Amino acid sequence: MPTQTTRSPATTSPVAAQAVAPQRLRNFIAGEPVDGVRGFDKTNPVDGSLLAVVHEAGAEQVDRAVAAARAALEGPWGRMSVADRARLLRRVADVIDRRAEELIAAEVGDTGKPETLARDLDVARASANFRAAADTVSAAGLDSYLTEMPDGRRALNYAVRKPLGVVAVIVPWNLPLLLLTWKLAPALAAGNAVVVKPSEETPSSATLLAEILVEAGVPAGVVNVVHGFGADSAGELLTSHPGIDGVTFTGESSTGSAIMRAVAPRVRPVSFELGGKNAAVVFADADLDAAVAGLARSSYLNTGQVCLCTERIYVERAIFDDVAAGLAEQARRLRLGRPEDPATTTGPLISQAHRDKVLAHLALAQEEGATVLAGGGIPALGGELDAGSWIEPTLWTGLENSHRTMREEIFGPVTSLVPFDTEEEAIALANDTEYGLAAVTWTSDLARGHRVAQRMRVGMSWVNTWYLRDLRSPFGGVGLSGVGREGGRHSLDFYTEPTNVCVQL
Ligand code: NAD
Ligand code: 6OD
Repeated sequence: MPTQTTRSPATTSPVAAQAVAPQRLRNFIAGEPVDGVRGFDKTNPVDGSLLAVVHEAGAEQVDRAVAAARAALEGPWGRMSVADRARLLRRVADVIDRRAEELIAAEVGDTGKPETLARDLDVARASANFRAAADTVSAAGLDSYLTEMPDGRRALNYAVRKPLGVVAVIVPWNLPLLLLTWKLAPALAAGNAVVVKPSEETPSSATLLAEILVEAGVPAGVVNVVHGFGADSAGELLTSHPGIDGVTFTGESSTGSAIMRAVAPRVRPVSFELGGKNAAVVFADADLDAAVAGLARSSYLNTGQVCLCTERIYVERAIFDDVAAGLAEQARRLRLGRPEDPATTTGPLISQAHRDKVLAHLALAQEEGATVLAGGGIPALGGELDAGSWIEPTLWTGLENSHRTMREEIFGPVTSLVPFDTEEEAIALANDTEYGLAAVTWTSDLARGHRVAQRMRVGMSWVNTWYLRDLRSPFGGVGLSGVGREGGRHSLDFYTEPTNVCVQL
């Protein structure tokens, strides 16, 4: 099936003429909307209808965006006190809350996710991210040491935190506003200026956020948005630009590699949140109802399009059949439908191209001998929804860690159940992956919970819950899942360069 994201001249696109505001999405540079070099269509994954024609930035627009960010650093923004920056970030949070309905509409339009999810997760987290960054930067102290040398000399050392400079912020399509603000808020708290490249699949909320930042009083040029694709487009133009001082990126591991290569000649710092093939381990002593409900959430939230989603579930043999029956039932009960229907639990995949990828994995799983317990194909929803990128929440058994289905990230509402017999075996199975983002342990034995959680080779290890977050905690992965940590002071560490001052006393 051909992808519905196509490129066409910005001014002559046949669909542009039909577009009504705000369907023409332009770049945002130095406080102004700016045309791109050509347009591309953004379609609604719910029903395939056209949502927007987006202006793709070329080299000239990316140059202008980087120059605008640099100029902003040299202006009043570069001299603003921490207290004033924190006040400004809180104002941004207030404007986000006031304009929440517009942001929800933008996010729902681009992704097709249920309105309830956009409201409770994506947009709620956008303002929370700004408030958390304001709190963190307000509380951050200086690293300081009083040094006493053996020969009697004494010195005061203190490290002044300076912004990294112009930061490229590149984000994916699954939680577009949540992940953008998760990076943007601490970057601004630390005094940086940024150029944002949202995903080509989700250009709307970033464009609206740029307007909100201006309304809140963020000076022109501090936040610039360029639209486009990755390779041979705005993404690559930005990451290979000599004017950027660092890149923060969330997306696929292979894209992380490409970005690392792009910045390597100029040795710029990177912060990467990448893919996962996350495991859950369910012990026979777990609260079965809580575990099954938790597994359904961790496997199918946001149509399985959360980097933390569980794609491998290892279950102690004694309760395997009960977990299988319970989770299959939960998968079948999910309600696929229009985002504005409050009964809808599950939206479509982001695009036809992504559905093709997930369908290829469904076919591969069949070849590898999987037994389908729930789902396994395209649902018949009827009417205009049949033109959307829908997929059934799917549950398999019969696969082993050696199968490709168990090793490659699928990033859809699909998960596999595998039995185990001992704690050691469960840990070994869970850790048998090149990725290392998140894991969940389900048990009612507290000591076992701590023991197993600590041995998971991941950045985030949950016990009897999933995706419960304190925004100050370190967030990130090991192995193919990323480089560095975000959250609270971990984000500040990336977005600042310390200069140590040593004064002999
Ligand atoms: P992607 O890597 O295809 O794209 C992410 C962003 O990078 C987009 O804006 C894209 O245009 C841009 N990009 C692509 N190629 C580029 C290049 N060569 N140079 C510069 N920019 C480039 O990822 P996606 O499909 O948008 O998102 C899904 C992936 O993101 C999954 O692998 C998922 O696990 C991962 N993800 C990880 C986390 C995390 O916190 N670890 C969070 C969300 C998503
Ligand atoms: O909740 C967060 O802060 C976060 N970074 C979530 C990432 C989800 C990945 O899809």
